[in-house]
Amino acid sequence: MPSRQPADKKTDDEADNTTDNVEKQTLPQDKEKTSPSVKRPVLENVKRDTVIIATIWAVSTLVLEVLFTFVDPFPIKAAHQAEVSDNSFRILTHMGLPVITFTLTVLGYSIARYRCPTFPLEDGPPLRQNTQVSTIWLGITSVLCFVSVIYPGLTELAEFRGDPVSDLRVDVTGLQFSWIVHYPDTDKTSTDLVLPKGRQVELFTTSNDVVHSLWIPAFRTKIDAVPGRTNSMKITPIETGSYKEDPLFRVQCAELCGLNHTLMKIPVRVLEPDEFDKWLIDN
Ligand SMILES: [Cu+2]
Repeated sequence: MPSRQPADKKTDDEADNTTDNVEKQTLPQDKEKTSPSVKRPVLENVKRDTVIIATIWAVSTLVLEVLFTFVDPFPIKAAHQAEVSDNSFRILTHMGLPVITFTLTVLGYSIARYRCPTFPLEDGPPLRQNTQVSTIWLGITSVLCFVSVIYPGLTELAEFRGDPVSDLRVDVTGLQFSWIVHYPDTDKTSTDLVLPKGRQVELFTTSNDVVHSLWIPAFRTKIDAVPGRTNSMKITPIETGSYKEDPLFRVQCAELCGLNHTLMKIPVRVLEPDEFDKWLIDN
């Protein structure tokens, strides 16, 4: 790295001639200490950098926020829980976009404009003087975290859990490498998970051997199936469909459970309520 020449040992002419050189090699706080003769250009640089960064940040944030508002990147939402889950993800992304664009803008601009021409032999000086910037940054991100814990955190979690009383009970048992579905109301056993549209179902899961995890991508719901223990979750399907039409309609194991773990899946079918009632009493 080129050695730094203290500006106060040079004449005014020499200082003027080397100002550009000094600006490229030193940080703003170094230059402010170096000489009053370079203070004005440094402050101008800081103002210019701030305006450029603020402009890039505002434009990129606006574009991404608008894009994410009108483009739906999520797959089919076949249950009320999928709507809640996707909505939470959408809110958190809207809140996080300004933070990530600000971080990337400052990082990208700093790399483009102030990168060291040669490999640096030592770390730059720590930036501890500007307590205002760190206080504002800490304040904004703390408020965002606090807000997100309440909304969508607690509010959407309550929505996700559903009503205390369900319309139907279904037991699903995991075993290497499949699932067995049982409907205790009619003592019916099935190798498909068949559910009625518009009714809240409570799914009880357990395992006959090792730990599995019951995941239904079209519903955005997942719960562990653990030997010797029964877990439960509620699902309210809002769209009819089947695995043949969309592979997201499946019960997939989401916990590595052995050699054929990835093959541990069964189809899901969502039927109209009257169709389901007929299917449930058929043998
Ligand atoms: Cu598995």
